[in-house]
Amino acid sequence: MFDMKNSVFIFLILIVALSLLGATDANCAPEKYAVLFNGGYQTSSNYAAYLNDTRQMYDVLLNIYEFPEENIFIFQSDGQDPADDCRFIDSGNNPYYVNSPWDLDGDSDNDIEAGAATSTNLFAKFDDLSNTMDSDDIFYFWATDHGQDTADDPPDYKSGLCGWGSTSFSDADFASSVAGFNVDTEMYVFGQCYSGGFIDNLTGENRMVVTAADHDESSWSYYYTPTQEYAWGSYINDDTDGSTFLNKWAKGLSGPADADEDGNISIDEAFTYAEANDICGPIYDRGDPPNPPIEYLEHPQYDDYSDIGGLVSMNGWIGGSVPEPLSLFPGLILAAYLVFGVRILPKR
Ligand SMILES: [Ca+2]
Ligand SMILES: [Ca+2]
Ligand SMILES: [Ca+2]
Ligand SMILES: [Ca+2]
Repeated sequence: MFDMKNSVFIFLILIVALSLLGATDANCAPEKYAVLFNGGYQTSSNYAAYLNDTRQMYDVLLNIYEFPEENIFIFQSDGQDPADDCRFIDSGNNPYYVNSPWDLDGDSDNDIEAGAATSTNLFAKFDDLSNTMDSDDIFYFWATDHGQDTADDPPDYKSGLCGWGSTSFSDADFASSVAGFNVDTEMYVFGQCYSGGFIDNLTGENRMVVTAADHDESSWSYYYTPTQEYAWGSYINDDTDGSTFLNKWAKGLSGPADADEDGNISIDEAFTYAEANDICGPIYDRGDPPNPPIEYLEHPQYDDYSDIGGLVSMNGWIGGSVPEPLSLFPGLILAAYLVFGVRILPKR
């Protein structure tokens, strides 16, 4: 027999339970925030590789790790200035200049909204975020760019990161600008020359710092003639212009870096993959004769002060939702060399 009283009671219990579930979810889920910085320095040296790096990293954050679009802040060269700012190369190896796209994923919604890539804009965003983020959140910073070696005397390892308009800022100023963060875990990834010099300034509790090069050396990117643009949704930048370390960092995070195949890509695994597959790195098998030539050498660095890199992924502490591993197509790398004739250039 239908019991109206019981039905209403059960219905109410269900409503309360569902609303509690919803409330629990909203309060406990760590939020993920990311800042991507593509300084460019100036039009003549703002290589298409940096644009490709940025689009690849954004693609991985947005679509593999599902960072909320509104929590990803991208500083790209001249921001929303319609002037040409990015260096492309034609089939005759001659440079020409284009206006960097503001809509990186082609959904007609601009993704470059954070302003020009200057220290003023960047540090102002860090100020905003220090008030927004809380103690269970994840913060991810990533930079592709030129860098400067301002003074190479230990223990300071003074390095700079270049911004738009022929500007730069120091490792110490960068570290000061993020000192107020009170979050669960922080990850910093730098692709520029002399990027290893940022480690001594940033190292700290629950922070992981990854750099493409040591404090006293160049990092490398490569280009094709003509310029090959990143294909949105591929997560792979092997056969397009790109930075040799960052390219593999983002690719590894999209799936291939999961060495133990547990469905999680720890930051340890991501670094191990990127270092091993960096064609200018110390481990990569360049063949005989070496290709690329051995003088194009960088030593990626990884600082993990609290020794948590094996326990944390881009989703936070391992145990959350995980990306599906993608299959690898190593043949593409060789094909690109044969067809286009890859060229390597220093990022400085
Ligand atoms: Ca522009
Ligand atoms: Ca968009
Ligand atoms: Ca330093
Ligand atoms: Ca794993």
